[in-house]
Amino acid sequence: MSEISVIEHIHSMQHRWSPQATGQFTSLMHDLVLSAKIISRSVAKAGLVDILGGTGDVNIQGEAVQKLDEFANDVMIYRMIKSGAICALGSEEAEDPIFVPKETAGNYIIFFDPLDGSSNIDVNVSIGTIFSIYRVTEGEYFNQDDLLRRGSEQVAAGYFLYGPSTMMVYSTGHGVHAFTLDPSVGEFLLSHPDLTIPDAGKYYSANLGNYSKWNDNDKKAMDIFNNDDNYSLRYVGSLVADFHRTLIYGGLFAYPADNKNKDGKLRLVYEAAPLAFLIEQAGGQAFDGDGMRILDKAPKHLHARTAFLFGSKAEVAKYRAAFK
Ligand code: P6P
Repeated sequence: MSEISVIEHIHSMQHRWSPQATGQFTSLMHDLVLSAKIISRSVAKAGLVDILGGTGDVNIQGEAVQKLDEFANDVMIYRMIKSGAICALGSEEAEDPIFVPKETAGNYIIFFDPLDGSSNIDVNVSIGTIFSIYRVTEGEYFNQDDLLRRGSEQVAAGYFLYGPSTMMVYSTGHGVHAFTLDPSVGEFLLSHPDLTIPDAGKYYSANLGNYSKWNDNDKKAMDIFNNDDNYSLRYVGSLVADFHRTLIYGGLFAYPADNKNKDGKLRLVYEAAPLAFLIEQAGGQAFDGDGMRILDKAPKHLHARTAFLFGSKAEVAKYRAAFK
């Protein structure tokens, strides 16, 4: 297979689907890829330098901030603003969005979780960066309606997975494409073109430690899988890792709401919407706990949480049948 870098791939997709593109999107993706290379380098060395452990601070989510979280967040904010392609950004690690002055702003808005799965940092389990990109709705600059958008309005979404290899998976609405970082040349090279999720799988993924806190329908739905020997349970507790396995092998992931997290734990804007965009592009489905399509949900606020169910059509249908 000829070696195609992610920037070459983005250029080819733009040439094919958005010939009128101004190059801003490519600039944004270039700086996003550079951010991930910088984060990947630090994640790989995390055990070697005094970057482990928390800063003692607490983020908007009430979670202890890990030094690597803070570093990843700083890199993403700096590079996104430097790209000249955005007019506003939101980070899962920051309470408020950041707006770029009009004279140096671009036409895009990006939301990102700079380092999701941070509770796994100190035990060397795969973690990831999730991103979600929208275009401004009117004219060339941000307005109030631009922030709380339905996931169906995303122009691109994806993630970086810092695992045994560092991977990038993204979609601009024309299929899902995955790249693997070749450290010897410092490039993400196309390794999985046109990824699609199997129509059915043999893995299901959930934190069964929360089972007693779920509502009866979610318990009934999960018992379909708990009691079926054809399914194996896999749960990393790092969303990007659990998502990537589900995308490649098929099956189901569910993080239901519970009597502690009544709206669910996972974030709609920073986690569920970008991953739902990808799973639908790959031929799968993604819903919330009320059977609403994730991409149809308009967030009430930037840090809104949601129950999150996604995966192969067969397993999602099995799970949702318990709610009928
Ligand atoms: P629990 C990690 O903190 C995270 O936000 C996601 O990456 C992951 O899917 C989820 O929380 C794990 O939550 O309650 O199972 O530890």
